[in-house]
Amino acid sequence: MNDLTASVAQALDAAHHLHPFTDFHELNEQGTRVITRAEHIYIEDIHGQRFLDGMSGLWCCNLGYSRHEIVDAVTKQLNTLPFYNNFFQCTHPPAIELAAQIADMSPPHLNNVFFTNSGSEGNDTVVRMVRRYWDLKDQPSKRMIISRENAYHGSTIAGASLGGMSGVHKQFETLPYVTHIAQPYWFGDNNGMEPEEFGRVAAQALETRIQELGPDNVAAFIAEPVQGAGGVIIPPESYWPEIRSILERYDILLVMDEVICGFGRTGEMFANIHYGMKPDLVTFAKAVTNGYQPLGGVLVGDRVAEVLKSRGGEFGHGFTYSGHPAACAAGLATLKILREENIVQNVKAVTGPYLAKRWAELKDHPLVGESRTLGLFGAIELVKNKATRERFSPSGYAGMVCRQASLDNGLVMRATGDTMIIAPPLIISCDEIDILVERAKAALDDAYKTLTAT
Ligand code: PXG
Repeated sequence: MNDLTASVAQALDAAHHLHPFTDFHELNEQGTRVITRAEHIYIEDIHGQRFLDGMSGLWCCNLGYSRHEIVDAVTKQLNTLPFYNNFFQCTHPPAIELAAQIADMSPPHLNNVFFTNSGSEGNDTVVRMVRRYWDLKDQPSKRMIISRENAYHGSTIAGASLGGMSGVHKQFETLPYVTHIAQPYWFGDNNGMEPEEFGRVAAQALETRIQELGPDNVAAFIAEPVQGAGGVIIPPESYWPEIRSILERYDILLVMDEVICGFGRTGEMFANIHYGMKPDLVTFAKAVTNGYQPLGGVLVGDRVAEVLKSRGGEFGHGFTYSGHPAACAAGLATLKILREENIVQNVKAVTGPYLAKRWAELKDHPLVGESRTLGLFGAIELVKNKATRERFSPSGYAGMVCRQASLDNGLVMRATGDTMIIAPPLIISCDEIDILVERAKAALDDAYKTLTAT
């Protein structure tokens, strides 16, 4: 395949390959970018052009692209036991060990793991577990799940219903027992409030919705600790503590979707630790295998696990590849590197603070209305007028221009509307953060020229 010329590859792709979250017609007019190889924190396309990957693949290759330990572990597993299932009273060493290790590295009340192949399937599993829990507790009226606008929880019917992307909801019938409240997006929605006050007000929307629905009808609240795909929305520090006390007051389960945040992105192994939360269920995926194998799952807190285990009856849910041995082997090798190389501690003590310092410089650029980071998450808000925060029109145009300028400067930086986001591999060094920030600055300069030329 690597021997194909770019034009043949693009023509074949256009003829046969339907891409995720893509306007097929538009893509085929523009042509695709064919990525052929990757190394460390760089990807390379079919023309040999190299890009610093500021998005870790798709928020997953946190250890970069050259971890041969993971490849070797997968190869060894495929040569030993390439597949067996975990149904019918069977299990196998990689699934046993990975479940135990994930439980061991998570907060003390999270001791059980249900494996899936993806974050979407993880959130489907959450929906099933939440319902089963309240049924077994003889509180079957607790059925509603509260989520948030602009959340991303995946693309299965349950995942996309839980997600709060209005454009997506228009394309199918969402689950009737999911409802959404506003997101804690201070830059976009603050109405003149300071972050602390805004965070509390945003959290109180949860209490209002619980009261509208009646607490006896509410099963769970699901949220990403930091919204990733929605635009790296880092809530004010007041938000999560307020959410915690509301949920405790009304006896409602907390599901934290850590598909992006988990395994070190925020500088803690899980973001619920950073925010001092005690979730009942935690969805994970992506970085658990460094993206080298598809694997996701749900970490189940003792409160839920004890009910599911002790009250009996089959939990009628699971996938052929739940706990696939090769994927679990990739997970074990990934966690070993995280531990042995102190990756997460380094994000917290060294690279996270360094990114915070360098990324804050972008705030001085005439296009930037806000810059923010947490751990190795970063975002900037593109504006036409810094003082009034007026955006360029049409909405999303400035983001597209800046995204292209970024690629032209050798950096993969994502645009979510007019918010530019990065989530570089956790192994990035301070010198490499300098390169990333210099390329982001060059992209902003180029975008500024384009946006102000007319
Ligand atoms: N939850 C969260 C928080 C996610 O970010 C999923 C669930 C679903 O995981 P799977 O493995 O089923 O894709 C995700 C996935 C983007 C983008 O544009 C983000 C994701 C997927 C695709 C695109 O940032 N996140």
